[in-house]
Amino acid sequence: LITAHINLEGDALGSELAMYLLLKSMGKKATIYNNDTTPSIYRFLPSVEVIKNTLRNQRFDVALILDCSDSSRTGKVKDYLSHADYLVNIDHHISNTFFADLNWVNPKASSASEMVYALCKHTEIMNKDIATCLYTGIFTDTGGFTYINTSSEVHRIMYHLLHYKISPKDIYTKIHSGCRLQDLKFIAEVIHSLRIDQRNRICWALIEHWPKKSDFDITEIIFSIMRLVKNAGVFVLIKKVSRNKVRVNFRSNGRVDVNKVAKFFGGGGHKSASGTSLEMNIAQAEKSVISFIRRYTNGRKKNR
Ligand SMILES: [Mn+2]
Repeated sequence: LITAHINLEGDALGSELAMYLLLKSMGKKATIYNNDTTPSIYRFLPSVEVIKNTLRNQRFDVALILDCSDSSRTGKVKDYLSHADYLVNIDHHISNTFFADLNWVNPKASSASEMVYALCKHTEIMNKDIATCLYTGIFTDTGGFTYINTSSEVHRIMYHLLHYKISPKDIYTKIHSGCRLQDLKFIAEVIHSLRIDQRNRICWALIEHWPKKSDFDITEIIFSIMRLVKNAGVFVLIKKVSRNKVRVNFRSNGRVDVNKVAKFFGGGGHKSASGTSLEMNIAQAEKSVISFIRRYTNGRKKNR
């Protein structure tokens, strides 16, 4: 059984499908089972049609949980994990809770896909389909090779994968040309409402109405525009979920550890990308989150 986190994106799907194809090449039977349906922008991925969103009562020898800091991140699949005799956790989140029987957690890896690549290297199994999946996962989790996790190892892997005649242009176009006009107008509204604290290098936005589920990853696009702001180092999106619930996403240019910030608020993730959910209204969330980041960054300055 192969699964990954809710709110599927490139690394979750890329690592799952590469793992599936690797196991098939080794003559193993494998099933991918996800909480969410696959966003249309990722339906170009090889073997994507094998992914299931429902399963009957079935037993598995092993469950491989990819790109999940915690088993609850698998959504409804969590209740199904007891159908497997042995759980393997393969992840790169620094906030991982070591929930499985075997925990392979490497926060230095750019992505779960990079970790699956290591398995392919070890087994000497690679082909165009696996390379396409791994490229997609690493590409998305490194923000197109622009985030702080873009290591020399990432480029070494890309060098190897490009030998398999994959097309970076096609993959980029598939992932980045799915924006609907209404999504773009929504993004424009958010950009229009950006708030900036120049002194503390914080840039954030409050979003009262997040659009109905779009296949396009609006969050990442907004962050990529926020990153253009001169001197900003921490980026925050505070989204209203319901009257007394907000979702907060954090990004950092690397100087501020936003895993620690998210952790303070009961969440987690990576040093440069994290998130949490809060039981409060959007104004309260803004006040407590932004003032915490101000205190946190000022504390860091003093300790330097
Ligand atoms: Mn990942």
